[in-house]
Amino acid sequence: QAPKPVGPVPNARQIEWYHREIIAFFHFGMNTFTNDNEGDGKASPQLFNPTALNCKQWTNVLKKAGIPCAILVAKHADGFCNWPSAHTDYSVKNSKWKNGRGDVVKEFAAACKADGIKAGIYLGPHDRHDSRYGTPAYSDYYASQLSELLRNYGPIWEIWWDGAGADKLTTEFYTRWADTVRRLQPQCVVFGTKNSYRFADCRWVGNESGFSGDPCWSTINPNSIRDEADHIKELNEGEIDGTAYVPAEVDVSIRPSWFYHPEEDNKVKSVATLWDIYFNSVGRNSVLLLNYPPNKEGLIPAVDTQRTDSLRWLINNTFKTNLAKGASIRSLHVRGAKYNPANLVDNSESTWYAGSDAFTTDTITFQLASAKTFDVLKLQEVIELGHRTTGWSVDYSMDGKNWIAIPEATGKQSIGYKWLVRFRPVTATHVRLRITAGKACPVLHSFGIYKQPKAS
Ligand code: OTN
Repeated sequence: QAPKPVGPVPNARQIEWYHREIIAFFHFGMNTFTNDNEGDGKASPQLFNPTALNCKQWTNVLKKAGIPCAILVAKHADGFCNWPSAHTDYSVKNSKWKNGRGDVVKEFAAACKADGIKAGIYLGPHDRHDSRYGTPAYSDYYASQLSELLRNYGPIWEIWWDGAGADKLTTEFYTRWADTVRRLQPQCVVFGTKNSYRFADCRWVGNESGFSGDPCWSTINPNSIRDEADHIKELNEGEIDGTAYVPAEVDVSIRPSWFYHPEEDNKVKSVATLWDIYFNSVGRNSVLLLNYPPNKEGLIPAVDTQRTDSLRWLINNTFKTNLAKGASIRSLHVRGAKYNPANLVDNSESTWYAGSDAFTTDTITFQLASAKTFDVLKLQEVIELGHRTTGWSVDYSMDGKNWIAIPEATGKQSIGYKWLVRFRPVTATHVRLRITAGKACPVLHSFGIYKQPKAS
């Protein structure tokens, strides 16, 4: 008999979203040309003039680095529209670029389509240019622009509702806008903030530095976190008994700023920093939203591309061989043949290990084929069945009798879609996963031990 779900569970959009693991963010707009981050909405549209815009170059970077989805800023808080919106004059149609006939959203969507990347849109809820901001007329304006973007550019996989400057926007605004999104693009993930959390498929993680909490629960109480400043911890860690399933999306820029500034060309995050960010986001039951600022030409600089390639190299070379494969595996509370612990190392998400319903704890012991040296652990729960395990530790042994704790993997709490732990290399013939607390019997589809490659 299949285990029953416990607590809030993800919807189909959230399951698809988790599998992206990394999403690219592209901050490109008027600020790129005024060397600003938060323009006041007064810059002349004439200033927007990329000399060599090539969205194919952007998506080629992502394709090569295995990043399956990208979100473009279509309008930031300065109000300038990267597409020729019918609802304002403050857009590319009054720029020098292509004599006013250009459309960045169109070029972006076409490049995404050609390279098999899922396109998403940031349509800034805050607007410093439009004097109707915060009034019912602004609600109409924003809804019209949402419709334009969701009707005319093919499938849009995520819409990003930045909370910055958005305090005036009440639930009423978002109720209408969420309805527009759901009606026009049912598969579109909503990144929510502040008053939009009740419509959100994913939440802000409470910082822009690239780290989720430990633990990091996918569940949260969406009403209490609306006042974000008082709930940074809950945003960062989630809430174990949260009433809604709203997992964390970790937005961080590969450079200090969101928009391109030439003076930051030597401040692109190092591969070591990106590797830390990967473990602290993807490795903590979250999705990483990594920002790239295209430059004034409209291109991603080579240094950003090289760092991204190196990150992908590290991911692929770390996780290519699960050293627990071939182990003989035993557990205390087997559910039955279909849920055999061997399913944990078969590299398949559709075969699971599950414990018997009578227990919320378990011990799963892996007798390795030979002594192995490893410095990374990976655990993955079956998220469709909710957060089940709430306490776990991993130990190792050279004889199967005397066990040594891995401090970094001791007294852990959440698992979720994916939990990764890094530590100093250990050599062992046996590894055991102790599930020490849970809301229901454990259900996991993967357990892995890995060795990070030396050079990067
Ligand atoms: O000054 N800020 O507005 C600010 C500074 C540091 C970190 C975040 C913010 S705003 C914050 O941005 C988030 C996205 O990174 C979310 O949209 C939050 O709702 C918003 O308040």
